Amino acid sequence: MIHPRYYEELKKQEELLSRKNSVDRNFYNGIYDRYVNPVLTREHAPLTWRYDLNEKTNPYFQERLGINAVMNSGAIELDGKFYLVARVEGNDRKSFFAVAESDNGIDNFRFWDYPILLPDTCPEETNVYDMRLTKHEDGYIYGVFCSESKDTSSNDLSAAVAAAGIVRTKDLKKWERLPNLKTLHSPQQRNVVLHPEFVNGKYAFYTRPMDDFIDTGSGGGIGFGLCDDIMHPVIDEEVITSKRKYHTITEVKNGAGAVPIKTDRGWIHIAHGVRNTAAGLRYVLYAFATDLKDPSRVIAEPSGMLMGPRGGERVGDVSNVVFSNGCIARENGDVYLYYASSDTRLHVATTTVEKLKDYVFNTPSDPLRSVECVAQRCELIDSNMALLQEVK
Ligand code: M1P
Repeated sequence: MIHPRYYEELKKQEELLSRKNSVDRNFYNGIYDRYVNPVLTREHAPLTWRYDLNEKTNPYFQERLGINAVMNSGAIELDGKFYLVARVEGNDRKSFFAVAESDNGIDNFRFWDYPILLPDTCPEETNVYDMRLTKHEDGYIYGVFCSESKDTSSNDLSAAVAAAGIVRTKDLKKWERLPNLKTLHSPQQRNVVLHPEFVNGKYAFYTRPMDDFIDTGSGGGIGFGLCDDIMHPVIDEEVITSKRKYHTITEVKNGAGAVPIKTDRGWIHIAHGVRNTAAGLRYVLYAFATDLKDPSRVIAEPSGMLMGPRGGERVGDVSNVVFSNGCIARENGDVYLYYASSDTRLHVATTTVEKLKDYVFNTPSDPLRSVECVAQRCELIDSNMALLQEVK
C-alpha cells in the first residue's frame, strides 16, 4: 500500500511545480530582469527519489534519501524546450546530475523520472558537479563537469583533486563518457567549458589552471587551450584570457561559467569572480567579450560585477555566492541566464543579446584605483548634469 502521506506531499509539490513565475519589479538595472521565485529548489526533486512510498516498509513516511540542494545547472534549448542539467546534492553531500525541463524557461521546471547515471569509468571519482552543456559544431552535445577524487598523496583527509570530466550525448538520455581532460601544465582543473566551435580546426576549452583544490595558487585567471583529439583530450599550452586582478572582484579566483554566446561583435562570456572578505569568499558574476576569430583574446571587460547575491540569495549552504554554468541564447535574441544562489537553489535572469552587447561594450572598464574610479564617475555625472541643464 502507498502511504497516505505521499498524496498530501505530492499535492504540495504539484502546487510548487505549477506555480507561475514573474519578474521581480523591485529590482531594476536595465541589464537583466530577476524573478520572484527560484526555478529549481530541493523541493522540486521528485518524491520517488526521496521517500520509500510503501506504508509497510516506511510507516512514518520518512525521507530515506533526502536532497539537500539543487543548484549550478548546465542549460540548453532543444526543439524549443528548455533543459537544465542540474547539480543535485543529496543529504550525503554527493552531487549528481539530473535533467529538468520547462516549456518557457522561467517556471514549471520538472525533473525527469530518473537522474543521470553516468558511466562508471573512473573508480577514484568521489563527486561530480557543475556540468556545462555545449552544443558543438561536430554534432554532439558535450557535458564538461568537475570530477573530484581524494588526493591520496596527502595526509590531509580533506585534500582532493579536481579534474574535468567529459561526457557527450545527442538527446540528454544516453551519455557516453570520454576520458578526463589532461592539462599538461596544470595539476588541477575546475570550471572547464568547451567552446562551441572548432578553433584552428581543434576543440577549444576554457580552463582554470590551479595548483590546489581550493586555491588557484599561481593560476592567473581563466585559461584557454586547444586539443587535437576529443577522444584523448590533452591540452599542452594554456594561455590566460580574463585575468585575475588585485582589488577587483576576481582577486582570489575566477572561472568560466556559461558557454560563450556568439554575437556579431564577439563572444560574450559570463564568468564568476571571487574575492575574500572577513565573512569568507564572495562569488559574483561578471561578463567580458573575446574576439570572434581568436576567442582567447579579451576585447571588452566591463568594470565590476554583472550580478551579485541580493536579499535572500545571500544566504544558504555557502552564503554570499552567485554562480552560473548555464545560459540559453535563443535564435530570437532572448537570453536566459541560470544562476544559483549560495549553493542552495537555482534562479533565472532574462535579458537579450542586444542588451548584453550594450552592457559589455559600453560599460567602462575598471581603472583599478579609487581616485580614477571617482574621476570616471564624475565624468558620468558631468555629462548627466549638462544634459539635465539642457532640458530645463
Ligand atoms: O561554493 C561556491 C562555488 O565554489 C566552486 O567554485 P570555484 O571552483 O571557482 O571555487 C565550485 O565548486 C562551485 O560548485 C561552487 O558553487
